[in-house]
This record gives sequence, C-alpha cells and structure tokens, in this order.
Amino acid sequence: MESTRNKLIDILNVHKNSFISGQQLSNQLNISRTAVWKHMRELEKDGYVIEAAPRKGYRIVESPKKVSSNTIHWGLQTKWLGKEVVHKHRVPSTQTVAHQQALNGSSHGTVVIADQQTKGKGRLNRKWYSENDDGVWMSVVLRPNIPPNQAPQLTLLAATVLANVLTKLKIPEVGIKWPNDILIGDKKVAGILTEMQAEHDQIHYLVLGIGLNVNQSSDTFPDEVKDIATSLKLASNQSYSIRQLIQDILFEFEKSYDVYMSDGFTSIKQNWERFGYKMGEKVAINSGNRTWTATLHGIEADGSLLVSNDDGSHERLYSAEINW
Ligand code: BT5
Repeated sequence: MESTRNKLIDILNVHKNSFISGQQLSNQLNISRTAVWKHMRELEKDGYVIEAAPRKGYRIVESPKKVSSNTIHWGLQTKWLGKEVVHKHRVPSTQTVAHQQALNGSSHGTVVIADQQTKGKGRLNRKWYSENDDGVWMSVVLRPNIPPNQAPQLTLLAATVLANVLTKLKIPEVGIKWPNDILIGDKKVAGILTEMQAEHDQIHYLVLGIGLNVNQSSDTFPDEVKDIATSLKLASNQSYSIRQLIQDILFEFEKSYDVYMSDGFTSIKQNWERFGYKMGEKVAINSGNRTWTATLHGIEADGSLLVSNDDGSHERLYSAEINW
C-alpha cells in the first residue's frame, strides 16, 4: 500500500506540468482505476491539491506543507538517501529512534524526522532545544565503508551541506564554527551530532543528526540560548517550508556524500574552508581543562583543526571548543 502510494507520487512528480490519465496510472501501478482514485483521496488527506480533469486525468497542483513520510518523498530528487523515511510527531530525540532503526537493520540512508523533540541532544550530553515544530530535527542512518577514525569528516561534510543550502537561499553571513556549528553572523542556527557504533577498524553504522532552526521567533528560544541562537526567519524575515528544506538538505547531502566517497575529502575540505568561521584570526580555545589563545588556520584531512600557538608552534586539535 505504502510503496504503491510512493510510486504514484513519483509518477505524478515526473508529470508535474501535465496531466496523466487514470488508465496510464492504473497500467503503470498495476492496480484498478478505482484503486488509483482511492490513492488520490489519501494523498489529498496528506495535503496534496490534485486536479482531476475529465478525459485528461490527474495532476498535482500544490504539494502539502506538512511533513510526513509521503510528503518528504514527493519531489525528493535523491537516488538512495531518504528512500526510507520515518516521521514522528513528538519524540525524545530522533537520534534514539535512528539508533533503534539501525539496530533493527534499517538500510543506509534511512531518515528519521520529528516535528518536535522533548530531549533533543547536543554533544557531550548538552541539550538541543527543539520542543517547537519550527525547525528541521532529523537523523540519518549511514553505513559508510570508511575507517572509524574518518567519521569526523562526515560531520564536516554535513556542515558544508547545511552552509551550501543556506547560501543558496541567500541567507547572509553563513559560517561554520569548527567542528559542528552553523552560524549566521555570530549566532548559531544549526548543529550537527554524529554518533557511531564501531568495532576495531569497522563502522557498523553511524547516526548523523541535524538540528536547524527555521521559523522560530526570538521568544521561542529559552533563556539559556536566546542570546546565542538564531533562525532562518530571524535572519531573513521570511518563513520557510520545513518539508522543502528537508528535501534540499537531503539532495545536497547525497551529492556531497557521493563525491566524498569517490574522490575523498579534498573537495569537502575546500568547501568547508570557504565557510570557516574566524579562520586566520586569533581566538580563545578550550580543550579539557586547558584554555589558551591561538590562531585558526584550517582543517586537516582527518577533520582535525589546525591552529598556531603564540609561541609559534602548530597543533592539531581533535576535540576542543572555540569560544565566541
Ligand atoms: C550540537 O551540539 O550543536 C548538536 C545538535 C544536534 C541536534 C540534532 S536535532 C536532530 C538530532 N536529534 C537530536 O537529539 N540531536 C540531533 P553542541 O555543539 O554540543 O551544541 C549544544 C549547544 O548549542 C547547547 O549547549 C546550547 O548552548 C546550544 N543550543 C541548544 N539548542 C539550540 C538551538 N535550538 N539553537 C541554537 N543553539 C542551541
């Protein structure tokens, strides 16, 4: 049932600007014309506006605003990413759901999306505020054939994907603060959380979480983050379709991932450095219980951050926080 509906959506998408007859649909889907009609009614319940014209057939006039597994499939231009979409209204964290999916055998590219998260997670047990349905809260199950020590490259890859998507939307002053913060100006609009199940030299699977603030106004953010957080709407005075943004991110992600797998990290690294926040500048850094000032130089092929210290020595950092 579900897969027939997805196929129907795919066919309608190909015929976006023209009608397709009920007979053609019934032939292609191998179901009766009455069954085609019933599927159309279900799509309308999902928020599609469908025009049915006598002797011409069907055509989608408007795609829905709401997010569901069907509406994400509609118009999604990917080859492998998001072929399986799990959509939940409210969950503690999409990371947890994605881990369960992965452990139950979900395939590479499975996407878990929630409208709201009650216990959104940041790194190192920090919180990610996402109780509202104004953002993209999504986790992707990946089964990459790379050694575990290269996994941080995927966080950097995801950061460049988000920076590219925002730049295409003409959002100004997009930057990436190493390793995983996407900024607009000096404020955080998105974060990435990569969690991995690995053994020896093999990754079993990886869950890559993306949190992007979209339509929040300033009073949506709790006191803890309201001075450091922003949203696309706050930056541009415009609201965005969460469904469309998810599709844009998945499309860009798949493209970058495939380039990374075939050509390695170099192209991602160059793209990352275009957006690198405070590169060439002196900043305060925290790592463990050490705080010092250093100049940021760029990233290394292994995803580490290259800095030069005041005494002239160079250092590669694998985990550290750059202060604001
Ligand atoms: C992150 O951690 O930035 C990773 C965020 C990943 C969130 C996604 S949403 C989908 C998936 N499911 C999850 O449960 N998580 C992932 P970190 O670098 O540790 O940053 C956390 C810090 O960002 C917090 O300590 C706050 O200072 C700040 N913060 C929390 N919520 C924020 C928000 N909505 N917008 C901006 N900053 C926020």
